[in-house]
Amino acid sequence: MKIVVLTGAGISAESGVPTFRAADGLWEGHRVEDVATPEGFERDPETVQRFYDDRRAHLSTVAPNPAHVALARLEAQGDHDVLVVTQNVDDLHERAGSHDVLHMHGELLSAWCLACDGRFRWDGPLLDRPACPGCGDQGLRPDIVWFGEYPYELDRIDEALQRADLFVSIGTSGAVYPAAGFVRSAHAYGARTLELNLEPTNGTDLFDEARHGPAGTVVPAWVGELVAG
Ligand code: BJW
Repeated sequence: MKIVVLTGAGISAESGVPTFRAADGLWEGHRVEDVATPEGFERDPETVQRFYDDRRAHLSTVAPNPAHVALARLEAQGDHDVLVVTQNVDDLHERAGSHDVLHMHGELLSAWCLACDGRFRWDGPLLDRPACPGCGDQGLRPDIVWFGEYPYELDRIDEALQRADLFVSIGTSGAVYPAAGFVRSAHAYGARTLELNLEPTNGTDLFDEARHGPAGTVVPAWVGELVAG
């Protein structure tokens, strides 16, 4: 079976990575337009670099949870063709062992040079304006897709949705487009659709089936069913 899995912040919540729209979420203390738009970065690059530097540093203190591990197990088992499309900018899917992962909103561990357009693996801070490894310019920014910017890999994602037998959405509120529209596309292309989330979302009714509970419990249970056949 061809399976496309869309993941959001909820899959990393039990690893200790805050979600975005919870009461204690990541935006708390920050206006979205200040830290997640190109205009905000132009206005106050230090605040934005500090916001992402802190989150990049926090990555080394967290680890994949049973939900990430279960998805890696599903891929490794080999009976199904599994593509993970993640909105998350952490690297927990890769650290759990998933190989086929698309980061549609970019990655904390990548820096993008505005001078030469190069992208480089980056695990340190950017606030101190380090030189670009490619051209030496000091114009590196987080390689993150902000509001108003075009997400990565949309063509590849759409091709995968066209071929998918099953589309599974895990731990995302469905508040941000175009990812929030994937369930409609998958349905129109003929895939079965499943939502796995802590609680019902505004989009729950769009799915053929929904199961609610913590990702660390519901994802391994669902993978267990598939692996058992
Ligand atoms: C658990 C759990 C547990 C908790 N277990 N579950 C159409 C209509 C209106 C507006 C637009 C539109 N199309 C485009 C727009 C504009 C805009 C947009 O969507 N705005 C909305 C606010 C309406 N979109 C864009 O600008 C995008 N670009 C774009 O559209 O380009 C043009 C284009 C047009 C047409 C086609 C193609 C392209 C870019 C969006 C970039 C989003 N970037 C961010 C920030 C990245 C930087 C950063 O990380 O700091 O990405 S926003 C933020 O939200 C982040 C996330 O990836 C994204 C999604 O959030 P997510 O993952 O769903 O998190 P939460 O917190 O919302 O939800 C967590 C869920 O988990 C909840 O449901 C919990 O219940 C659950 N949960 N614990 C299981 N233990």
